[in-house]
Amino acid sequence: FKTTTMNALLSVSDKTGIVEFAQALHALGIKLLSTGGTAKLLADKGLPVTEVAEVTQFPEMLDGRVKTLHPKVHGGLLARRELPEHMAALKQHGIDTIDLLVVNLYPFEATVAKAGCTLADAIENIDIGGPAMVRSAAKNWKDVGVITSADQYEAVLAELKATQGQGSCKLSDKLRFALSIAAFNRIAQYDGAISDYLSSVTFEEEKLSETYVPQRALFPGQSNGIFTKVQDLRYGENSHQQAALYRDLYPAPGSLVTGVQLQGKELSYNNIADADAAWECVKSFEAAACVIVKHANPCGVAVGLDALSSYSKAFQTDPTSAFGGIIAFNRVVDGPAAQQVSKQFVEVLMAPEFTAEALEIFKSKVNVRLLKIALPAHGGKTDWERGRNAMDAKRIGSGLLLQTADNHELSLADLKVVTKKQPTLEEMEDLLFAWKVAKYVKSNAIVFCKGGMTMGVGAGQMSRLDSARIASIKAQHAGLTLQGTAVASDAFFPFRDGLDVVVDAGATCVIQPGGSMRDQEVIDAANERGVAMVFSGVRHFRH
Ligand code: 93A
Repeated sequence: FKTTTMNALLSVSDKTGIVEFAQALHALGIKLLSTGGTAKLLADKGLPVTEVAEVTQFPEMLDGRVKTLHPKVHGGLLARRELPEHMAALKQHGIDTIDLLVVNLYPFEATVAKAGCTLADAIENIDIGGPAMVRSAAKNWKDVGVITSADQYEAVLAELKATQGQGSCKLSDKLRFALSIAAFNRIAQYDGAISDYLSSVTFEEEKLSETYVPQRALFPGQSNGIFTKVQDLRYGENSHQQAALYRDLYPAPGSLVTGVQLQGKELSYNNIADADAAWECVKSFEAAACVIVKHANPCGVAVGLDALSSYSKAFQTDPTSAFGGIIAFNRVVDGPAAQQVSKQFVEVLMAPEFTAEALEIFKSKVNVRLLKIALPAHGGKTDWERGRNAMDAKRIGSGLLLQTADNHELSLADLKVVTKKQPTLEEMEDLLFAWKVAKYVKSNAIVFCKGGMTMGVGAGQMSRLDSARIASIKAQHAGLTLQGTAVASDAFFPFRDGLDVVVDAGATCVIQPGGSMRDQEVIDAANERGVAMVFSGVRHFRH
């Protein structure tokens, strides 16, 4: 093991492609140095390989916990070749340089992802020596190429082969630097996975045996907020902005990022944001529901017997806005539903399932992005099990606003009728429906509903009165009447004027949080106008 040519140290858990790669290195005259399992595999394939233990003159010990943690390894990785003192120190201590490091780590992520993984097993799969070597090599990127993934083998070999003719093989600064960044990314992700896992483990002292399988409370965004990159996006909200999609290390079942795209163009930043709004809303309904979103707001929501009937109703709310919309279903999309939906221009379509017939219909609409997303299983207790984020985040100038997510669900028992008039059973159903939708409409939100469909949605206005007016104008444009509708207001009416606007528009029952200083003024107005009003006791601002 001399420094006359390049020396490579190979130590990999995932041995995919390592034999072929080592064979190619050997063919280039690169000397191979390796740890126990990897060395054995290479030797079995007839490759000349030196064991690290032979170099360090120290056996692998403590069940392999100490294999490469040795100055002969780290000196060889960290020495700066252009500094005579460094090279002299290597010589003095009989250390050879290591110019290429090939490491992939103990499979921690895969281990903890397995059901029934014991705490002991997880801990044993925390790689120490591997990341240490990777860090040494990546720090010394000017002299060392560090490979942390099998998909880098090809690019590295290509450069080595290209330079072989010039005397000795060499990697370019550019590639070594890129490999160094990739290496530190990998280490950050790996350490993130460890920290995320350990943060999710409930410490139960009496159970800390070798066979202890810990209870894990996985609340994405609450454990450690570890995200992994899914993909770069073509651009952000606008074309001059760069963007990428990240997901939680452990995505909640039934969340948008667990979906699979079946067809269509690549999803854009705005597509994803709108798709998430639609999916979160549709997921909140137990009945067959359809949600159409435009610019982050639902412009049509309805429940029905199936995908077709819910879609037909949702579309009627605001056909103009539905053009180019993002549509989500919580039921299988079958042929008839697909036939109907494909009559309109749609950007993204989401459902837990599409029938073969539906897929056939969309085949000709190559631009429609179809996403198949499993709904979370019923009966989940934690937010995570129910497919919801526990935490919400919003970036502000040099800061971050964090809050627990708005996961409040209203039940009939929470409602308080405050007027002389009681809502009928039917009205009560529409009030609850309207309330559910209002939660997903940007504030100030006013939502008129009837018969399990939205009849007018007023979103995102600075004045609640304007939201009410807009909702009724939109209903008019859609040819709908608001006579006899139920209306939801995401926050209380501070004065009676807001109530008057919705009653003038035709609402006969109202749901709002209550809690205003002037609640009595508003209740009196409702009694005077002869409408029923219920207080929900909670507010659903959404900004
Ligand atoms: O247990 S370790 O943290 N201690 C070490 O000193 C060490 N050196 C390399 N794990 C260590 N490794 C890891 O062993 C590598 O990162 C690689 O994943 C694995 C390769 O072992 P083998 O060649 O015996 O299959």
